[in-house]
Amino acid sequence: MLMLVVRRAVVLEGCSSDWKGAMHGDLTFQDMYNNMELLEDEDDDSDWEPVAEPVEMISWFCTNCTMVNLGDIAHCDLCGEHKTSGILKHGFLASSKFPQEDSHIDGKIEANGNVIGFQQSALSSPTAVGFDERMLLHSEIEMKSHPHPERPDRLRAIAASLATAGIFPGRCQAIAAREITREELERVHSVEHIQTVDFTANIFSSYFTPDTYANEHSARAARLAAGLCADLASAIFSGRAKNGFALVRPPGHHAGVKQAMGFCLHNNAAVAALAAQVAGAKRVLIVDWDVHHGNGTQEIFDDNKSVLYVSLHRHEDGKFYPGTGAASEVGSKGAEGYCVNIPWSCGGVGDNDYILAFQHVVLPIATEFAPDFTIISAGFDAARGDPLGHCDVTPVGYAQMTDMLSNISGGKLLVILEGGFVTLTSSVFFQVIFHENSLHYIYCSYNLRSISSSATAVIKVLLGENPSAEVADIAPSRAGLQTVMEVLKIQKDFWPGVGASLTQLQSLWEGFSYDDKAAEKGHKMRRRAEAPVWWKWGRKRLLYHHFITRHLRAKRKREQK
Ligand code: X5A
Ligand code: ZN
Repeated sequence: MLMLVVRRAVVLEGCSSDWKGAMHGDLTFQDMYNNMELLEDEDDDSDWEPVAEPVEMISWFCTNCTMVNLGDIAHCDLCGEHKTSGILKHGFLASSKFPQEDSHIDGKIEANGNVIGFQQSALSSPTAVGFDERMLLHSEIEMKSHPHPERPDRLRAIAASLATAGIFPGRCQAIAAREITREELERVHSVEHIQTVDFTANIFSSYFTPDTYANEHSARAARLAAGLCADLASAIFSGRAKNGFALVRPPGHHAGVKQAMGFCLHNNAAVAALAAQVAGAKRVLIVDWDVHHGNGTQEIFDDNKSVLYVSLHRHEDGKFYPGTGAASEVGSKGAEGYCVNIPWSCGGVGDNDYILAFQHVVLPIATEFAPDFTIISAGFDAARGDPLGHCDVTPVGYAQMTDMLSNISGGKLLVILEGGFVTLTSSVFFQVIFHENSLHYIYCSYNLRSISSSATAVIKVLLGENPSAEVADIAPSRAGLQTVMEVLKIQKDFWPGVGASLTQLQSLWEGFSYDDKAAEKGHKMRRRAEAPVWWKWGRKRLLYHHFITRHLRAKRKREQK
């Protein structure tokens, strides 16, 4: 029997670079206890409050996300996975190729990702999903102090979450995977770039940049990712599928004409845009909501009027990776206005800022452009809880943005996964358990919830479900509103239609109700991230210790009576 003292899992905040040695603890427990007053600060710890009375409970680990759950509930509190889930034994999550026993998943997935068994019913589904197990083989060989954020678990987590929800396999059609051809790649990348990527297949471990790795399987993974995106684009454009989601890695939007960078090898969105055009599309809209600017996609289409690139990203006057994407970058050589950058000036921006930008910039310009095909470069690193992005977009926000784009270009919409990571700092969490008079910190290795719940919310909209909340009377942050107005001032020269939006926002400027909590939170999160991690942990541990010893004392007293 276990006694659970603290209800919530602890999410460790901070930059991954601060991580090294963090848990070795420069302070002893006794040191921290002796200095309790010094360690307490104004941080809001209300959500860490232990339950008033310790409860006797049996806990269980979730097979999907590793969260510790309390005995009574059947589904994981975090990810919804069933307590007795056999999910890891099935399909692409299995170590062996095929499901052995019966399961709630009716189909089988071959090693190459082809789906057999439920194809009949799945083929009638309007939403197509592109996935292949071989993309999981792309991984960093070198063991660092923390796992690379762009790691195979990302796809596993999303796939597990979709399978659990009965969405895929189940309600979507799987499209067969194929590697992109050299000819198709050459429409986007230089021959030299393609050869460089291909060459990594001969090398056990290699690097394009210090953070962009390859192993022997990476070139194939990148070709499969691009191939899946190309085929999804032509299937959707030609009406064989209504819309689609490319569950692919490595990501693509930082990959330019001749360079791999930012974890990206081939530019999947660019390949898809050109595939849609080969299938007959005249004008393609790419909306990039990854928290980073898609410098590669911008470069590839910079002088191209048939592809409108719109990106929302953290910019901070070029201080945020990769540094490009200022509002003044609008396209070149006659294609001015066909690149629209919405550069946030700080972290902490959330649903309301994104929706404001969609209502006043993305949708009016997209409507004027009148695309016949739409691609979302969908990174989920602006999600609440993402340790690289430090922004605040929720799954509901992602669902709403998807919904707002779902009627442009007659519903022909392809969503392509870009970033959205779980670094060790966010993915390590501890569960504190009080058992037989002693404290147990249970170390949970990862928790991939933010990327998978966001992706699941997006696919549900593709399947025709309504995003849960209404978009009305939104209160953006002051910084968000400022950015949107700055963009409108620049883009109104190219898109006369947005002039009205600018006048409207300017007149609202005075009476606007801001949500400055968002911006403050962004700063706070950054401040915290800069503090040594052990400091925070020291305090948390101390807090637990404090409550537990108090509880023990009370218990002893009761027993003595
Ligand atoms: C695809 C993506 C981020 C690269 C960050 C490099 N890449 N520090 O989100
Ligand atoms: Zn990103």
